[in-house]
Amino acid sequence: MDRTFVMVKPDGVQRGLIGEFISRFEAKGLKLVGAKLERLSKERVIEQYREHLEKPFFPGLASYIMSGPCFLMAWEGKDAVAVVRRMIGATNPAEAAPGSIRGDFALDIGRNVIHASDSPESAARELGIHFAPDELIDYSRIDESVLY
Ligand code: RTP
Ligand code: MG
Repeated sequence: MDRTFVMVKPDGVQRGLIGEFISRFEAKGLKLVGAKLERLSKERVIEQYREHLEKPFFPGLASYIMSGPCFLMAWEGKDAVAVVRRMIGATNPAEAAPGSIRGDFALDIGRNVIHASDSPESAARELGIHFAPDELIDYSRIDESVLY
């Protein structure tokens, strides 16, 4: 089973959207295996977004992510990484499909409400940055044994 790292960004937290986003992933059939509300340090933002360190938008991105607490989650399920990326939609919310989280709840690329890992390798790396192993919990969902 894939695990992926998902983070409600400060604008999503401040707009009271944590529950809405969790509901969508739960309804899809994904399993929440870790969660916490946290202010990210500069060091953690640099680690999370190290691929963008030299980009012109990095300073603005870093101050955005540090502008308030983030809600950090680990979600598990079949193809969880790709499924969650599709559910959050395109990076630029103006182009994100209606029905996706960014398509439904955001308009500006600099305030796109949510992050999700873009590959299984990124997911493993990002989960390692933000969660200790004992913060990720093993259990079964009631619908988990229904496999096709
Ligand atoms: P994320 O990592 O946050 O899930 O977003 P993503 O994969 O869809 O997009 P990515 O290319 O990794 O960009 C990371 C975040 O940086 C901000 N950004 N701003 N002003 C700009 O041109 C620009 N480009 C990217 C966005 O907040 C984006 O989510
Ligand atoms: Mg990214």
